[in-house]
Amino acid sequence: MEYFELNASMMCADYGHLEDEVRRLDDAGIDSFHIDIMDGRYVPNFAMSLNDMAYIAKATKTPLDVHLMIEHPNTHIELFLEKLRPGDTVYIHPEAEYHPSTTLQKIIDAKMIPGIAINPGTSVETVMEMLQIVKKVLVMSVNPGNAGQMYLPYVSKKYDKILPLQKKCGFDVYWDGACGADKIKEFVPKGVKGFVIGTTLLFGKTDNYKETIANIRNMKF
Ligand code: S6P
Ligand code: MG
Repeated sequence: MEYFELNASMMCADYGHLEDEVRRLDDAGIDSFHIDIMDGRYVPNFAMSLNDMAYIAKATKTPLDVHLMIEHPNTHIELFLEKLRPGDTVYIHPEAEYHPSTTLQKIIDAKMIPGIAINPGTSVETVMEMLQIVKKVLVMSVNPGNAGQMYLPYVSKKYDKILPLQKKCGFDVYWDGACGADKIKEFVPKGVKGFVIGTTLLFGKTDNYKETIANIRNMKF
């Protein structure tokens, strides 16, 4: 079985003990910290801030994947890029930008990994050109804006379309939203490279992240 990544959705973490959360997730072997940035316009919520992101970037050497759910990210992208480290990932939503490939180029020039996030209602066909540019595609299984939502089953058809394009175009596919063990079991063999885990699988259950991550890794496929 291919190695699959587990990315902790930090908007679900305990902010009263953020440094401790980061350390314990690192000790548990998390592959990256997923940072949900929302502007209250592109999505109907506010989540993590630039400062939260910068704090976590200083608290760990583990990669960050920054999911920008903001309108016109090109306007503010430098603010984020200057606080990240080479090798961190930045996802934009193509619908939120007039010229998404210009924004993606800024991410590449800053030596970060460029990614796009695809909403449940966005079809693969509309992002086909960008699939040649990006290294990661974050397929949303819920509408962006909140943790703890229900999985939207019609998204599974999108995987059938996008997974066969991975090798040809040179990107990896990641899962974001309502990710349970059943989804990891089903979609790792199909070729999904990593999963953002939030309230469904990681947070608000037990404090023992080590055990939770070990249980996922020890699942039989
Ligand atoms: C949603 C956001 C996600 C969530 C994550 C939470 O707008 O992009 O990253 O934080 O999906 O996980 P769960 O299991 O609560 O849906
Ligand atoms: Mg996200």
